Amino acid sequence: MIDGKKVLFSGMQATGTLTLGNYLGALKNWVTLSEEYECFYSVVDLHSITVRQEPAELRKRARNLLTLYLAAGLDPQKNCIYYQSHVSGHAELSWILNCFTYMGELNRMTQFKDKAAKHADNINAGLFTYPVLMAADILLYQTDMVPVGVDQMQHLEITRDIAQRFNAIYGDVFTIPEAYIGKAGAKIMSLQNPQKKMSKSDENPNASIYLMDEPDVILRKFKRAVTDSEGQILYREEQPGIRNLLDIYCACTEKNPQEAVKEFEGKGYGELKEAVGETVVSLLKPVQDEFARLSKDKSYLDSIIKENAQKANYYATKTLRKVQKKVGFPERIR
Ligand code: ATP
Ligand code: LTN
Repeated sequence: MIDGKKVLFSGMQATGTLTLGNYLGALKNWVTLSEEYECFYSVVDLHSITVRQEPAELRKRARNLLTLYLAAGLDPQKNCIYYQSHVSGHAELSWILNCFTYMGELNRMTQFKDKAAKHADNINAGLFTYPVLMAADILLYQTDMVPVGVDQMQHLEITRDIAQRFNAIYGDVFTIPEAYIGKAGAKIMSLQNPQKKMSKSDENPNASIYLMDEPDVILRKFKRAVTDSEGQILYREEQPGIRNLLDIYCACTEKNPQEAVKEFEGKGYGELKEAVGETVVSLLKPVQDEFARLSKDKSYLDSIIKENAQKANYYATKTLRKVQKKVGFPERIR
């Protein structure tokens, strides 16, 4: 608890341009939750280097991501929006937690298996211990709630296991966090292969809608979206392409699938694609405009970055000192 409010933590990697999946699965919910909770939203750049990055590119993408958090509607006076690398406590706690995590647990992580297969030439130890750093992010702020997409559930579970293990030895040190999965949009699929999740690192640009895509590009990508030959707009597993379009529509409009199916009753796939495209265009337009405006305001952004890093450091240090004491590190002489 901070000032009587429950704590919320989440983060995103600056590994590419954000997709509609990231927006509907995570960022949009962050904004909704930001009034009720004391929120920490981090650009998790320490995580990004588990995959090789070009330094200038990483720096630029990280700044764009932080700007996007603001453009999406997060108020930096009320929410702590900062770079993970500006708070050294993440790496320090991560080391300690590494010593409370088993190889066997990490070996079971599906994201590690996927990424290791994708980057077979660089299966580094950081990629393997990625979930421990994520646990450190969350536990450092005594987080109650973590809004993420479904793909991160396994990481949330290991975070809870690590925290419970630590608490069982040392007493109530960490708050045990809960995951928050939004009702709609928790798993947006690729427009080119509806069996695969939409991902910012997909090589095929037609598979994903990027948050900065121009309206005509968005409409074109939806027009090309892979569907099926059933010819009926129904929300069911056998029609993953159509179901994905309906999921996107529902996540944007906050309608439920039954309402959406009714709305498109008797209509063709072309009409559905166009309607979903238009809905996405108008949802993203204000975010894109605000991003363009904020990007030009260097001194404002810099002041946000500085102030919020200080705030995050304050809370992170509080937990870190407690943990250091519990495990038996010597007290600091002031
Ligand atoms: P990468 O392709 O680099 O692995 P990603 O697109 O999967 O990236 P992450 O940075 O891993 O994105 O995730 C950021 C947030 O977006 C997480 O909360 C994640 O659960 C959510 N998310 C990612 N992809 C989707 C998706 N297709 N549908 C819903 N939520 C998603
Ligand atoms: N692994 C997450 C990003 C992430 C995160 C976190 C999310 C890093 N640390 C802490 C929630 C809480 C991902 O979305 N790929």
